[in-house]
Amino acid sequence: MTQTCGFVAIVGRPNVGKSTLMNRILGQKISITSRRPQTTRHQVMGIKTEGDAQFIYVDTPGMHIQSKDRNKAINRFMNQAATHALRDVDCVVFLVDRTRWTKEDDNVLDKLSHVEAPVILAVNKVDWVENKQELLPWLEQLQAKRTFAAILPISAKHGTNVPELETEVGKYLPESIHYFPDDQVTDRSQRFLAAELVREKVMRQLGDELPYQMTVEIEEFRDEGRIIHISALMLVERPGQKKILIGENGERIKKVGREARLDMEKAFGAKVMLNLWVKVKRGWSDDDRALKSLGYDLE
Ligand SMILES: Nc1nc2c(ncn2[C@@H]2O[C@H](COP(=O)(O)OP(=O)(O)OP(=O)(O)O)[C@@H](O)[C@H]2O)c(=O)[nH]1
Ligand SMILES: [Mg+2]
Repeated sequence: MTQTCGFVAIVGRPNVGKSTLMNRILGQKISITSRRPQTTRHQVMGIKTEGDAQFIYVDTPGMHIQSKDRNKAINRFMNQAATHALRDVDCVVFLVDRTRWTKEDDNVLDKLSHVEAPVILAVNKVDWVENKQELLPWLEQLQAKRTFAAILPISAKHGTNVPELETEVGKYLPESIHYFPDDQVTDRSQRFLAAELVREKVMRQLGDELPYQMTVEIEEFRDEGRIIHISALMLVERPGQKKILIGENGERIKKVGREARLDMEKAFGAKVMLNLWVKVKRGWSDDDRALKSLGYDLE
C-alpha cells in the first residue's frame, strides 16, 4: 500500500475550541486549553498515524485583531505563529463557535483567502446549541462565505462528528512517506509540555486576574527514570501580579503546583517533583529580545 502524510492546520479566532479538538483527535492532552481566549501561544503539532496514513495536525494560537490593549510583541508573535501554520499545508480545518460569527471570524476568512489547500469548516460546540433547528439554515448561510471542501457541525468536547471530520481530512493527505515515527504524537518536548501545563493551571485558576502577563520557563528538567525533577519559573510583569500568583499563605501557587504535577505525572508516566518560583520581569511580553529568549521564536 502507498503511504499518505500531510499537514493539517487548525485555525480560528481565540477560544473556539482548536486545542480541545486536537486533544480529542489525539486522545490525549497535547495542547493546553482553558475558558480564557489566547490560551495557546505556540504552534503545537499533534501527530496521528493510522495504518498507512499519517496526519500532522498543527494547533495554532487564536488569530485576533490587534487593538490598543492587544498590540504587544506577544500578540504579534501569536498572530504570526498562526499565519505561518498556513504555509504549505495540505488541508485547513477552520473552526468557528456555533452561530456566533464575529469580525474576528471575518479576519480569519481573510487570512484564508490566499490559501490554496482545501478548507473544511467545522462549526464547534454544537452540544451547546439548544435549538438544533437554528443550525441547518446557518450551515447554508456559511456556504456563501467561501468555497469550503466540507462544512461539519461538531463537538470537540464530546467528540460528536469528530471521526467524520477526520475522514474528511484524510481525503486530502497526499501520497508521501511518513515524516515522523509512527508512535510519535507531538513535535514538542516534555520540557515544553511541563511549562505549558503550569501555564494552563494559572490560566484556569487566575485567567481573569492575569491572563496574558505570565509566562513559564523551565529551569531544571532532570529525568531519573522513576522520578523527574522539574523547576519552573513563572515570570510576571508586576509585583502585584506576583502577589496574586502566590496567594494568601502561598495557597494559590500550591494549588497550581499540585494540579500541574498531577497532569505531568499522567503525561510522563513517572513521579514528578515540581518546584515553582515566581519572579517579576518587567516588560517581557512587549520586548522582542526577551520573548525570543523565553522561547517565543518562530524558528
Ligand atoms: N461546550 C463545549 N465547549 C467546548 C467545546 N470545545 C471547546 N470547548 C470549550 O471552549 C473553551 C476554549 O477551548 P480551547 O480548546 O482552549 O480553545 P482554543 O480555540 O484553543 O483557544 P485559544 O488557544 O485561546 O485560541 C474551553 O473552555 C473548552 O472546554 C465543545 O465542543 N463544546
Ligand atoms: Mg488553543
